[in-house]
Amino acid sequence: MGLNDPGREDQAVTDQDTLLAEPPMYRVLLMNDDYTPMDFVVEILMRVFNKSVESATQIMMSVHNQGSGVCGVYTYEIAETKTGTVHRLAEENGYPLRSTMEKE
Ligand code: TYC
Repeated sequence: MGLNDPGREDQAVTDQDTLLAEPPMYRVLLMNDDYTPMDFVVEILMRVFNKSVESATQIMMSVHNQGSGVCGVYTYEIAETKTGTVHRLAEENGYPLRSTMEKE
């Protein structure tokens, strides 16, 4: 079926389009809370999301003031891994910091 199925050109085109399509992307967001220290959030943004200290501080303050904010946009598996890493590090350090992902 699909790419190598003579007489099924429509199907072949569909399969090829699927293969060539960009993967769906997911925003990873951080949520504000009243307990996680600001410097811990900055460290998370630097370690997990590869932000500079300036950019991490800016994102952290934006989350603090707005309630949530985007840390980055990734494919599903990478977004899930980063969200899981945030939760693991927060739990290990006894903080309620939460992260969510949403489809672009
Ligand atoms: N609101 C926290 C405080 O005042 C700081 C904070 C910022 C917490 C961003 C979580 O995602 C967050 N210590």
